[in-house]
Amino acid sequence: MHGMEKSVDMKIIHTSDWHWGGRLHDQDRYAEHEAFAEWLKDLLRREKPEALVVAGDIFDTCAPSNRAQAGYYSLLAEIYKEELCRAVVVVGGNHDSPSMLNAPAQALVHLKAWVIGEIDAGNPAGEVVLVPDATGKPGLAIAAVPYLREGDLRRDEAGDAEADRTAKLQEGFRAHYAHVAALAREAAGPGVPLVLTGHLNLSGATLSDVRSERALRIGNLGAMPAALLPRADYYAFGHLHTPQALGGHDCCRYSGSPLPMSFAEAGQAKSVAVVEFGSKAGDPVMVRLEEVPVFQRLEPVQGSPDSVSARLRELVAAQASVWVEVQVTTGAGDLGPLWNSLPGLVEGSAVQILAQQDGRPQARPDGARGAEVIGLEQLTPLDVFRMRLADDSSLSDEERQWLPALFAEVLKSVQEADAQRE
Ligand SMILES: [Mn+2]
Repeated sequence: MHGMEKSVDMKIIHTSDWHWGGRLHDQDRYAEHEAFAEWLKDLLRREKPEALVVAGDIFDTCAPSNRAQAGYYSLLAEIYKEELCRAVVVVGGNHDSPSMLNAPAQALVHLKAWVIGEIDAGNPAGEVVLVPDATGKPGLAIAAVPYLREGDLRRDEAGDAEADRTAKLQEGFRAHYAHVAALAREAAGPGVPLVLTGHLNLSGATLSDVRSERALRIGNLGAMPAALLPRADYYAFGHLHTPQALGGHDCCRYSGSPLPMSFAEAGQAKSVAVVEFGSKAGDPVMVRLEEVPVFQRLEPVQGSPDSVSARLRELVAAQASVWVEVQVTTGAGDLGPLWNSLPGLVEGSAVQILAQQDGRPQARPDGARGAEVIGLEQLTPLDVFRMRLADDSSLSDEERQWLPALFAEVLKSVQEADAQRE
């Protein structure tokens, strides 16, 4: 033992993408989020980390319901009351309203929760959180960078070529992270391990499901190269719902969402990351995944009308408590009789049908193109825009080329507008 070293090394728990208040089709998910909060508190009691880091998308929408907000604030209050860690660090994601997250930030500091809903160009030091060790000295520095909107990274200049635009965005991105990381190191002092947060899409990461991560397909920012990030001991990322290490580096992680955010993620193991640091910056970091229990079983039921009915009967007979999404993918004919039979099939059971879709590829009787009946919820706004362009014969080829990019930009600015800001 060396007298200079701390007796206990620092530990954090990293999670993200709670999407509290989110729904699955029309079904609310409060019971699952509330169960997750209980499970997370148990984990904190067992692990006794110094900090809990939540890397964005706390809420599913800019105006979450009061019940979703009550769940979040109660969790912060309970963590504080029970002294389950020394700091909770929350950064905004693309689904969060920055001003909504920030509104109680001053009050939450008194619960040892630091909330960074968005960057403040005039105060980059506001993104630095120092987590004390057992002696009260800085034991861990956190560069708590939230989701970066395009407007955060560059000022619009008319006539920028696309290549210049991308270069400016990347330079703005690099410079912001470098600045906050330097401030964090400076504030913490030499040798203190550094954690960087981000809610973003980095090149190298894989998408689990284009439907629940649809924002990724919109806009033209593209993935940021991970090489633009400064050196750190651990990177706590959010945005992708599948837990994953970037480029095989265990210390560079997307924690993934604790709940499956769509039926495409049903059956996927969900986890939070438990991260233990060495005595000083640069020491090896130990990462362990704690699997989140399945609070509500989901099952996509697909196939012919007969196989769909058969599977539902099996689930009912097995007394399964399961939410299902029914999709007919093969077979001919009218699905009316099947749809009419479904309520009776599951009546009185714990099988709940959240959605039923005709996903058959064959042509419609009227011979229309695009044949399969795709629900609007399966398309992005950009998909719909492209289909409308394809239908409009008055457009030139050139217009078809550039209109989608322009539309994507407008869409992005609409989606990123913080309506409740005032
Ligand atoms: Mn996100």
